[in-house]
Amino acid sequence: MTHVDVVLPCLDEAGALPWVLSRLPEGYRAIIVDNGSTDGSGDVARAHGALVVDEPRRGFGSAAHAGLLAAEAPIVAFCDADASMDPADLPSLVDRIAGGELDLVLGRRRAVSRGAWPVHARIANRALALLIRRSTGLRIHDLGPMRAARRDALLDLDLRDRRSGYPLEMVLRGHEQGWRIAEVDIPYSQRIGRSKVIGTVRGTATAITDMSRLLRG
Ligand SMILES: Nc1nc2c(ncn2[C@@H]2O[C@H](COP(=O)(O)OP(=O)(O)O)[C@@H](O)[C@H]2O)c(=O)[nH]1
Ligand SMILES: [Mg+2]
Repeated sequence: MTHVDVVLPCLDEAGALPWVLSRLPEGYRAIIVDNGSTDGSGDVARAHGALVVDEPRRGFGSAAHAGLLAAEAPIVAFCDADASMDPADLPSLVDRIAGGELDLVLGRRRAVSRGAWPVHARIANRALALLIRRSTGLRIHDLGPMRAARRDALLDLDLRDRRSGYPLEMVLRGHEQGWRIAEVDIPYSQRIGRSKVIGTVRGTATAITDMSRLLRG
């Protein structure tokens, strides 16, 4: 029986998917949201038993939200599809939701190697976490993309961002709703394949634009 649906936004991650999909714990179902991949990611995902949702509208938020809408389990988790994070670590987040202790759990990334997290990304993320702390009082260190929450609560947030602001909007709106939000540490490794966000100038610029808009309120 599926207890948890795991949404994995996917843009050309065929090289990473076999490992990622082999790492799901029992009772966790993978929902690969194929965001217009041209490298056969969808077929690889299907061959490894994942449910594949096609979302042609580009953008991280577009993919993440399509996965949330397709999910059916009471708890939904999010994870990147690039093998930088291990789905086997998801229970340490999910169990805090299932136990009723928290409403949103974020995986705080802890780099396991020098190459895992480029220094500019680390600094940008730390600055962002400080801004979030200042505007909300939430004691978080990382806007980590691995997370877990209850499906109905996530849908009630009525998130609107469809690009890089989606993970931030989730935290800000959840906080406004009085959600109990906390982090747990997760290992962060060098991804398989090429980065679409933090490894590119365009991706980084989009992330800064989208997140600044949300933080201005
Ligand atoms: N940037 C971006 N990422 C997407 C999109 N659709 C799916 N993704 C996935 O979102 C995840 C995070 O992207 P990634 O390139 O690893 O970003 P980074 O970790 O910041 O370098 C990966 O699993 C991507 O394949 C999209 O339209 N834009
Ligand atoms: Mg990544």
